[in-house]
Amino acid sequence: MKPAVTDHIEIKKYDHPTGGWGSLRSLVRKARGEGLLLSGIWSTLLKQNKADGYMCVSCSWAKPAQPRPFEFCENGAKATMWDQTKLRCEPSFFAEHKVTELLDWPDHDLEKQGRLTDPLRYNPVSDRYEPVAWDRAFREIATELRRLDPKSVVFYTSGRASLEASFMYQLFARIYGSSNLPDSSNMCHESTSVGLPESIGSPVGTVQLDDFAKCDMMFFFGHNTGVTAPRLLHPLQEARRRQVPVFTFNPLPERGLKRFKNPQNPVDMLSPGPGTKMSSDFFQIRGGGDIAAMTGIAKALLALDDAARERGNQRLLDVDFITEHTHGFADFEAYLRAARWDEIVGRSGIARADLEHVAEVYSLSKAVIGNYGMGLTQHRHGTENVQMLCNLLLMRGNIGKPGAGISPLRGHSNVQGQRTVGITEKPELAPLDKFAEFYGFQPPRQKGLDTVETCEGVIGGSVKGFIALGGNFVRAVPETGLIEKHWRRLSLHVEIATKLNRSHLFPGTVTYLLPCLSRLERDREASGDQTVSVEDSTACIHGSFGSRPPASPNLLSEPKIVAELAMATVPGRSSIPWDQWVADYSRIRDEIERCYPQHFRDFNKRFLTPGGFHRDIKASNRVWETPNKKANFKLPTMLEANPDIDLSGDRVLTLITVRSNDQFNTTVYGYSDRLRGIHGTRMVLLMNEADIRRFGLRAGQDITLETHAHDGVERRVHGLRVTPYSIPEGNCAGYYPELNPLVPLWHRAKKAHVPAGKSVPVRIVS
Ligand SMILES: Nc1nc2c(c(=O)[nH]1)N[C@H]1C(S)=C(S)[C@@H](COP(=O)(O)OP(=O)(O)OC[C@H]3O[C@@H](n4cnc5c(=O)[nH]c(N)nc54)[C@H](O)[C@@H]3O)O[C@H]1N2
Ligand SMILES: Nc1nc2c(c(=O)[nH]1)N[C@H]1C(S)=C(S)[C@@H](COP(=O)(O)OP(=O)(O)OC[C@H]3O[C@@H](n4cnc5c(=O)[nH]c(N)nc54)[C@H](O)[C@@H]3O)O[C@H]1N2
Ligand SMILES: [Mo]
Repeated sequence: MKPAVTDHIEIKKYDHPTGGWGSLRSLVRKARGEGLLLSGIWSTLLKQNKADGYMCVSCSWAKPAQPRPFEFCENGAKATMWDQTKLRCEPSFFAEHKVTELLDWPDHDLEKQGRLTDPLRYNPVSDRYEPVAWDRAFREIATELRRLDPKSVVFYTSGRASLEASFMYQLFARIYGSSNLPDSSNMCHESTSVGLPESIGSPVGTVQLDDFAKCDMMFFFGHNTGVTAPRLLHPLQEARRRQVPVFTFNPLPERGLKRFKNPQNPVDMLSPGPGTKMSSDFFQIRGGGDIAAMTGIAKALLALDDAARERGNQRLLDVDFITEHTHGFADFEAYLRAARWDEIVGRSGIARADLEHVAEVYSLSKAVIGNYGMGLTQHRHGTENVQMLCNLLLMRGNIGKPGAGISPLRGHSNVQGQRTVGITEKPELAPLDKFAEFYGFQPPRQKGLDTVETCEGVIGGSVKGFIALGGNFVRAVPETGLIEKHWRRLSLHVEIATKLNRSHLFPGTVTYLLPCLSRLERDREASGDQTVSVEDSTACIHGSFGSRPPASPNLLSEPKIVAELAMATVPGRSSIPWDQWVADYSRIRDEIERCYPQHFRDFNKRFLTPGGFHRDIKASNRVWETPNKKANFKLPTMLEANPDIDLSGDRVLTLITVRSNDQFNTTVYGYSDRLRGIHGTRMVLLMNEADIRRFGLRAGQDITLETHAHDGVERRVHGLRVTPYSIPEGNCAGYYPELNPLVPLWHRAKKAHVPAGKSVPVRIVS
């Protein structure tokens, strides 16, 4: 593949706030690039995240009940424009380009061809995708599926598909006989989904949007808010105006968490000042140093509590809460007392006085929110990271009261909701008895494959069929080299997608590319125009109307494609009237309500409520659905989130893979990471100047990076530009997915199996 580089490279420091005029200029450029400058896209954007409009296809941040006139951000608008581009990737494109030729194209150029318009079948003789009729596609896929052992077939979902499509998809997989239902969540917040249930008995966060207006302190660990959930900057800005302290921990000084100008606020935009300072304190933590930092804060809090007790003052631990609601505090306390400051400071890279300062402010705060992103989850000890943040909040009763709680900032716009309605490889998380009773089939009861197990199965040969409801699996997963090599051995590879991406270029024996409507588009089925629903990061469910004209007359909706596949593959194997469900999606919602009554009461009546309706998250009310019915303090096994990295080797560093301001996951919108001042290339390695000197390198030099693992597999990425940057010594950073070839498959979170993309041991070889 050609490297992700343009002719004009410019790297310079960016001192402006996030948002502001830079943001608006960037949008106008994008609109022009997608042929949308004089189109109806601007009026479409006015409907983004509104109760009578559609839910943004970018991040999953909450949608307020009283939205602003423009309830979208720079990146949400980019996602809409990218989705609604005027460009089309038609059969004529595939007649011109062989698949092998396209393998050489960068990710950006593949998706930039525009929306897929027709179902395509790969022809191995011509090495081209060729148009095919929908019913032939469904028939042949069904024939292949029936030939294969269901346990060898994987049904992947990327977190964008609606609740309706996802609910049907998982039923289809189970009726067929497979519980292999990995999700993009397996690479993302699975550390949360595994960690939080043990700690507080809920797989999702406990805060709602109005808590942000009530909190009096916030933590941000490992999240690049200004890029990946920019609308959260609004409540954050409001909190900062109330003087709420915001403590941010990140190895990179990300702009969004430093300064923000609200492009929606004319006064803000016209004032010459530098924008609101979003973090009261920014701590440049060592990558993987969060358990240490949180241990330090907790230890300092304990010392403050000791002192208060000695003086007969009010306790600084919430002793009543700890006694009534929690288990395991004594062990946790012993762990904190034994923890050594020199190790805490060494591992976190943060001075003791700083951690003590945070503890002091924390001890005086009454309602605290703990926000976090991939900087906590994508580590070997990602689950322990998440649990440590819970511990810190539990010490002062900051879960289950107004203005407080744990706030995992989810990724894809419906990734949380898909898990809610049965997309899971873990059978105990789906109401299988209800599925059996209501729909007259026996769902498989054994555990299915998650994402990394799917990769292992592809490499080992036990996975033979792969169906994707969205996403770019081959590009998003670790171990790119081996995965690409073995992917072609699949018997069946089916992709349901809106745009061409690299995964589509790895055909199996039978390969189909099925184009679907986006949820911004009008979806007309037998009973009329349909509405879908999604769940946001705060467990609120929202309806979403598509009103844009379909990108092509030959597209089907995701629910329709799933239903057709099911009717062709497993006719008569359940009592589900697939065609009636598809004719009227409110029937699917009725079934979701029937299977999940606790969460979806009066689903059809409530799903269009402005601001969404909130699912019943028991931990938000201090009801702990853990085996012991308590919130649990969970002890970390060590202070380091990335054990086993031997940094003593020559030119060895720990690599952090991150997103730019000009991408959505593997979708590369362009080559301008404005907020980090990196333009024209994504092939950079951000390094501390001291490391550059120490290794005898110079800025601008091209180097090759290899994985520092002694497992006999060669993993290399060439042509990375040494780029001095503000990052702790010993760490370096670069972009995902270009650096995924360096992530070993075994380098993943314990239990949760999230690839540890934030702590890859690497060595500079030239
Ligand atoms: N525009 C845009 N929006 C998106 C996405 C996108 O690609 N583009 N992706 C969506 C998806 S699926 C997701 S999951 C989210 C991801 O949203 P984020 O979690 O914000 O995304 P990342 O860029 O992976 O990394 C987050 C931050 O973690 C920091 N970090 C790395 N290692 C550590 C560490 O050890 N400790 C700490 N404290 N910090 C660390 C990095 O410097 C980075 O700033 O965003 C969603 N929204
Ligand atoms: N090294 C490293 N690896 C990572 C990460 C990291 O931080 N570092 N992050 C991980 C994370 S958090 C995630 S979530 C995964 C993301 O993994 P995925 O979710 O698999 O990847 P995406 O890039 O979001 O998928 C983009 C593709 O989805 C398709 N698509 C877009 N819209 C629609 C739609 O409406 N319907 C359908 N059917 N298809 C659509 C388009 O064809 C597009 O090319 O990557 C993970 N991989
Ligand atoms: Mo994600």
